[in-house]
Amino acid sequence: MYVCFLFFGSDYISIEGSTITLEQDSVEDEMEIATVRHRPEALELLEAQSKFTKKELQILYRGFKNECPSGIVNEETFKEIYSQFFPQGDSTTYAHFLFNAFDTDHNGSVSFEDFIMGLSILLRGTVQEKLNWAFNLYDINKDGYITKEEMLDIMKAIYDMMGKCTYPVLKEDTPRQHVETFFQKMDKNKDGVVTIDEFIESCQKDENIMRSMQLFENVI
Ligand SMILES: [Ca+2]
Ligand SMILES: [Ca+2]
Ligand SMILES: [Ca+2]
Repeated sequence: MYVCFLFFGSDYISIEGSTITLEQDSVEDEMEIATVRHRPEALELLEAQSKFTKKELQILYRGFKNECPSGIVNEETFKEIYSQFFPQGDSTTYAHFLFNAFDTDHNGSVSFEDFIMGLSILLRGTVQEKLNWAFNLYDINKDGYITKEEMLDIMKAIYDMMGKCTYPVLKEDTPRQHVETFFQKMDKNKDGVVTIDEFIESCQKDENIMRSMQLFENVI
């Protein structure tokens, strides 16, 4: 999950699976903690809304402020970070889609709150929550339906990002073939759009789809 590292290029924080730790025990340093105790009410609210503890939130907040001193991340920042992780391909489009999925209030920036709520689902959410998040990512225009074109746009963006780097699930099919197969499975009533119910039902029933959801988790 590259998102974990995107904001934490510093060597302070590592996120493995769902465990967040500090590489250095400097969080014990009261002076440092004091600088992180910005807006304590906001952190308390986030503690209640997310699946992170107060201490984890403090660690994450410090990482966030370290990478983004202004406290907000815009789309350009997302694109820059992704281009560092995928220098072999063009990650611009995928970074754009991801940015929109993180920017839940659609105000053009990812705040610490937006970031934490996304991360909480991706790292510690239930399968249902993760699938909801994925649906929202694929539903590019956020109208509540995934069209074949939207799915194709996401797939193409992933292919572009991976560049020439071989990827087991992707190497045999072109994006269009890949999407045809998925879409036919997901669009149960054949009305040309995939609803959230169709999406969740197909993902939970079909191992192949779940596996490729894993694929997309890996590129987040
Ligand atoms: Ca926002
Ligand atoms: Ca849509
Ligand atoms: Ca349908």
